[in-house]
Amino acid sequence: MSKYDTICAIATAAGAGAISIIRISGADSISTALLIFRKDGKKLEMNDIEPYKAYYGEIIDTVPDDKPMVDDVLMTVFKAPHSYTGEDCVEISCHGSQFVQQKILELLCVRGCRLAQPGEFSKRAFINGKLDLAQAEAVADLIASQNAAEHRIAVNQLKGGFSNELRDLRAKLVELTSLLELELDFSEEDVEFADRTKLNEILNAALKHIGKLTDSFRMGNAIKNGIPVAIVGETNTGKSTLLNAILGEDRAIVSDIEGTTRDTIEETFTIDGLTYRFIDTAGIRETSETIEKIGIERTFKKISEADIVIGMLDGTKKVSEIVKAAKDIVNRVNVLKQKLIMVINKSDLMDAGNMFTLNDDFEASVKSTFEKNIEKNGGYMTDEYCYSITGMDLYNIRSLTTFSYMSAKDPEDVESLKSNISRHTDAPKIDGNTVLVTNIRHFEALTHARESLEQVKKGLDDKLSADLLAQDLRQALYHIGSITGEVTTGEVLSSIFSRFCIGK
Ligand SMILES: Nc1nc2c(ncn2[C@@H]2O[C@H](COP(=O)(O)OP(=O)(O)OP(=O)(O)O)[C@@H](O)[C@H]2O)c(=O)[nH]1
Ligand SMILES: [Mg+2]
Repeated sequence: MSKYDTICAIATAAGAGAISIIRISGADSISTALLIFRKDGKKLEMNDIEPYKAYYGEIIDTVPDDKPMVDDVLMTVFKAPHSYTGEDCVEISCHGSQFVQQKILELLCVRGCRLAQPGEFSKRAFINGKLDLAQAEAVADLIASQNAAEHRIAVNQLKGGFSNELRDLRAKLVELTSLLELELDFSEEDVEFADRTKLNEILNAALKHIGKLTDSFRMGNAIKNGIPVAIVGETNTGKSTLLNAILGEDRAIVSDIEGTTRDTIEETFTIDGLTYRFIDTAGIRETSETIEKIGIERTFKKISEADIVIGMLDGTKKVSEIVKAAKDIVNRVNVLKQKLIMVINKSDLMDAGNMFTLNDDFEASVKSTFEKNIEKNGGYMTDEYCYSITGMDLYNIRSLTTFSYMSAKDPEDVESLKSNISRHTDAPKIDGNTVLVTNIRHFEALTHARESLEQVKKGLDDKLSADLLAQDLRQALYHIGSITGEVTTGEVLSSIFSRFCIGK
C-alpha cells in the first residue's frame, strides 16, 4: 500500500445520526468522488470544481451510469496542500443512515479508494508536515476530552504550545552541542574552546525547563485520568465500604474476612467539578499467600502514584495498634508531594475511653514519623511548619498530624470526607498558555532526556572530554525530537496512530 493511495472513511461517530461525513484523502480523491456525484443530474469535471465550496447534489449508484439516487449530499473539495491531511481531500455530508454511509464507502472502494486505517488521516497530516506528532496526538485528546480542563490542555497542545516549549528546549541543547562541537573540531590542538561556565549555565537552564515539564505530568495526568486518591490501610479497616459509600454503589466486595480485596479497584467520581480516581486497595498485612502478596505490592505502588492518600485506621483496634498502623502509612507517602488524609473508621463502635486516649496520644506518637518523612524527602521543619527545599511553607504541623473519626457506614461522615478531599485539592488553574504534559509517551521521552542531560552535567563536573559530553547531548536531543516526531521510527508512528479511531 503506497502512502499516496486514496483512502476513505466515515469521520463522524458510529451509528445513525442526522448527518454523517465521509472523508476521502489522496491524489485521486476528487476524481473518484466526481464519479459518483451528480449536480442537477450532470457529472462535474475537475475543471468545474472550485475548492472550499460546498456542492449540493446527489450520490448515485452508477453501474451502468445514472442509476438510482443513494442520497442527497453536500460535497466539499479541499486542494492540496491546504487541507487537513495536506493532500487533495473531499468531504461528503450525507444523511446519517448506516446504510447510506456504508453504500457510499462501497461505491468509493469499487472505484479504487481504500478504507482508511485508524488515525490514517492524521498520520498523513503528520507526514505532510501539517502537524507535528505532539499536535496530532492533541487531536485525539481533544476528541476524547470530557471536561473544560482537558479540553483547554488539548487545545493548547494542538495550537502548538507544547511544541514551542520543546523548540525552545531544543534550541538550548543545540547551542550546547555546537559549542562542544567547536571544541571537538580543534581538539588536536588541545584547546578548550567551550567556556565551561557558559555550558553549565545553559545546561542548568535546560534541566530546569525539562524538570518543569516532567513535574507537570502529575497534574496533566490527573486532569486527563482523574486525580488519583488511594484508600489504604490494614485489612478490614473498611476501605471497600468507603469506596462503595463514595460511589453510591456496591462496587467492591465488603466482608468481615480479612484480605477480602485482593486487587486494586479504580472508579472515577466527580466532586465539586473535579474528577477523582478513587482506588480501593488490598489491605496491608503480613501474609505468605502469593496472590495476596502481589495485591499488597500493588497497594504500595498505588500509594506512591496517588496525589491524595486516605489512610484508613480501624478504631476498634487497640490504641498502640492504631498508632503503629498510622506510622506505617506515613512512612509510605511523601508528605511534601502527597496529601495524606488520616481517618479513624468505625467510630460507631468506638468507646469514649479509646477516643480519649487516642486524642491524647496520636499526635505525639506520630509526629516524629512525620518529621523523619519530611527530612527524608528533602524538606525541613520548624516548630510550627514544614517546608520544602525551595523554602515554601507547606503545612502547619498540627494539620498534618491530625486525623478525624468517621464511620464509612454513615452518609454524613462520608459527605464530610468528600468535602475534606475537595479542600485538599489545589484546583488546576489552566489558561490559554498553560502547557502540561498529559501524555505518558511524552513524559517518558522527557524523563530519558533529563537522564541524558544529567549525565552531561556529571560529565562536565568530572571534566570529561567534549566528544563524550556531545554523545549524551545528542541522546537528549534525540529523545526530545521523538516527541514532536522529528526523529521517530515507522514502528513508533504505527503504534501511536493505531490508537486513534478510524476517520481521524
Ligand atoms: N460498624 C462498622 N462496620 C464497618 C464500618 N466500615 C466497615 N465496616 C465493616 O468492616 C468489615 C470490613 O469492611 P471492608 O470494607 O471489607 O474492609 P476492607 O478494608 O476493604 O478490608 P480488606 O479488603 O480485607 O482489606 C465489614 O464487615 C464492614 O461491614 C464502619 O464504619 N462501622
Ligand atoms: Mg476491601
